[in-house]
Amino acid sequence: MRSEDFVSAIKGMGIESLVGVPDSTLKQFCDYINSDGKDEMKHYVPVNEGAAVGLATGIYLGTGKPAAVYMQNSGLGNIVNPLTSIANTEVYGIPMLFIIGWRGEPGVHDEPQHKFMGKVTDKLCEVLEVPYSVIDCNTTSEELSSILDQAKAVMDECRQYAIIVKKGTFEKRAGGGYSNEYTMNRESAIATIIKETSDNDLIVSTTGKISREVYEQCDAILGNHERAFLTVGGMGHASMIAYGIAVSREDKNVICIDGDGAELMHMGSMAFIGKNKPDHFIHICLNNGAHESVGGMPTGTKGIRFSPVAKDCDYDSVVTVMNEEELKAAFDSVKGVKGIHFIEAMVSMGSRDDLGRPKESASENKINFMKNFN
Ligand SMILES: Cc1ncc(C[n+]2csc(CCOP(=O)(O)OP(=O)(O)O)c2C)c(N)n1
Repeated sequence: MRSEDFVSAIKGMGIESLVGVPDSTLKQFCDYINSDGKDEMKHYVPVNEGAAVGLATGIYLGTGKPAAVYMQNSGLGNIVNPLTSIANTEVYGIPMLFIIGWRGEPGVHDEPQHKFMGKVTDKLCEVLEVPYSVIDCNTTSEELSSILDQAKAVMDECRQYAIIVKKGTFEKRAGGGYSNEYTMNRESAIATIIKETSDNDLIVSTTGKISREVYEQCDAILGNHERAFLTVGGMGHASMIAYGIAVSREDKNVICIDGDGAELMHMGSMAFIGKNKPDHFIHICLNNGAHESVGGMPTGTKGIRFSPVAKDCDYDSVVTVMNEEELKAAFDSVKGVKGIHFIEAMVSMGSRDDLGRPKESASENKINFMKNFN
């Protein structure tokens, strides 16, 4: 299916706004609406999928027209509250069209963090009373138009309808690539940090390629990855996991390696961490202005810098670095120093084509990580 045909079909239903968080299954569609299709509809990228439902609600209140909300199925977890407590017909009854990328579809190989959500995606829609249809690369324009007729009938009753999109549905297309002006490679920034760590340092890394790079660099530099806990799912929660370890084990230095998209997703955690300080906590944000891991779409901000936020959240020290030398110096100056420290590292886009994935299961990663405390 061509992304332009899909967008024009949903425009035909009277939808004028697209709101969502990028996903790799929807990469071609996201690339289209960020490039050639950017004037087709109003387009917003809020910080998380729950916020997207809030925004879609406001758009409906302001225009009387439903918005389309796109997301990876993991984002269903974030929409449950605004969907059930605002949009549901037993509350305000706010129509919207969900476009959900189906990671972890049963029978299709995928990463551990997608397996359970993949298995329950359709069931969750049922429980949430959101009727749905599934589309794939064989869905014809006639079939899509009949799905959208059903969706319109449901939305006319002030309810929500979901289109669940299988992997490979949207045709590949050129264009849409985002770039930034930074020169430090993200994996090389990660290697710089790992080289400076010692036995007492534990790493908690965020969702996406950052964790894959941490895994590979730990193996390459330290010979194992036992000091790293990979937050493979639960995007935006790595800092709270790291914080939980730091307050439980004051004898350890805890280093959280975050991404800007993840940081934005649950940014309130920074305010909490800054006011409830563990002894040894280093929070590093690798800021590329984008959701690089799922295809490089830009975040919805205008180049946010997190250092001033960390400062206002009362972190003990805050610094922004532009290259590996500055990063090494910044890390060395706070390592082992009591307090909470924030390092914002501005990094370029892109990753290695041959970047691997963790070889053991998530629960093995947990067991190995917990051996650090025995
Ligand atoms: C709740 C949720 N929504 C969306 C995703 C899909 N996803 C995985 S990684 C990622 C981008 C992460 O961006 P960032 O933290 O900036 O790191 P980068 O990949 O840019 O280095 C997204 C959107 C997800 N895993 N969970």
